[in-house]
Amino acid sequence: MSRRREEEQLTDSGYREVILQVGADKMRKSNDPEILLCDLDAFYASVEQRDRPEYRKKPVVVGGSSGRGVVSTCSYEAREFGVRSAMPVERARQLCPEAIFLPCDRARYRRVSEQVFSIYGRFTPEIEIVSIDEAYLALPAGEGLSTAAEIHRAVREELELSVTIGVSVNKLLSKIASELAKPDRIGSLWPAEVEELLWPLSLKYLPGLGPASVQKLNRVGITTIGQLAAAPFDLLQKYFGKSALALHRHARGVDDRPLEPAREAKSLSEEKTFAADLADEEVIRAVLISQAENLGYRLRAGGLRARTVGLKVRYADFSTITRDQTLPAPTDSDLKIYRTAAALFAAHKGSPPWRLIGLRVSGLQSEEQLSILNSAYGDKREEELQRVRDRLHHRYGGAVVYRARRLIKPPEKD
Ligand code: TTP
Ligand code: MG
Repeated sequence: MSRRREEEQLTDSGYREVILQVGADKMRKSNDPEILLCDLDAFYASVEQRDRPEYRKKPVVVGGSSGRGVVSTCSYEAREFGVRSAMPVERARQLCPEAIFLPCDRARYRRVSEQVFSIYGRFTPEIEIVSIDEAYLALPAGEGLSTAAEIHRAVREELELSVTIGVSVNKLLSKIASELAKPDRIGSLWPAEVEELLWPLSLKYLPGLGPASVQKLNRVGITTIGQLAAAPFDLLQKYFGKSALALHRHARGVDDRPLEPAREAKSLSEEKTFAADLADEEVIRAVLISQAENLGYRLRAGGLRARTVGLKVRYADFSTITRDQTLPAPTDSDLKIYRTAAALFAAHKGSPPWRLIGLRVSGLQSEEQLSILNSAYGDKREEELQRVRDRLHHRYGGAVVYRARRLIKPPEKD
């Protein structure tokens, strides 16, 4: 059965009560906490389709409210025509003229995002918000898959949205598991499966490895993650300097980056490596807006304000600069972060094209106000968590749980 057909079945028949192939994984003997990466599917487009039933099952493209019009995201129906995030809206119109084009209503998406994160907050207090639609959750050993099933069902039933959840023992493997499982599924990828499932994948599945690095490695015959894991360390050091060690470990599925709830973070950052070197300043500005919005959101979610905004630019010759600007007063405002970033970019843009753009906020200070997550727990937090824990002892129906193994052909990724 194709992935697409399964997705339609899910939508047509409401919630399915199936857990597939989780038995063998349960044999793992480890007390390591398990990490979930929860990423909503086609988030902005899904909110539009949910709220306007006439848009459902149709190609929907959201974007164009800022700058000259770049696609923020699009429904999976539009993706079949080749439409992608960060593509000029004009190009999306050429690829899919029949699509429904909608402006981006970020305030609305943000409210929905807060509702989603407050559902997550019922299951664990250990949450790192990565962006408006993505968060890592830590769960006690053995509870990852059953909690993922619960969350998947709660988001579907309470908010009519679909979320993909990757489950493993570290951030890297959970992220890859979710990439492989998308959309609307739960996927796991355990350390014991790295050799069989991770190593045959092409390098583009390794988070953090930009297209230019992939090309560099391809030129010396390294095309799969397994080949990277087996590559001589000297070679990697020559190419990647200080990052070589982390890269080598990631290729082996090893990742000890801790979960960083915003309240404990020293800084928050966003980074985008461009698939092709980018020479269009309007697109850069659109990326900066989206990064500033994500950072503003993450600050507010953690009840934080930032004193400093930093910009990172990588130029065509791979040279990279970072420049910081201290603000007159700490902020959690998207607009202030964006304006500071845009001014830094104007001062340090050099000449096009650009390979990477990143934003970081630091000098974080706690606010008095309650964060999104804290307000989700309220006084009932302990009671609620206990109630959920008790229920976790039962076998859950609910989500469609796949091991990455079942997805024989990984989805195209670009
Ligand atoms: P993503 O999670 O990257 O994308 P998505 O949720 O639309 O689709 P997927 O099913 O692949 O997860 O981003 C979350 C939201 O952030 C997305 O709905 C719109 C916004 N966004 C932008 O505004 N610009 C961008 O370039 C990207 C990548 C996302
Ligand atoms: Mg998403």
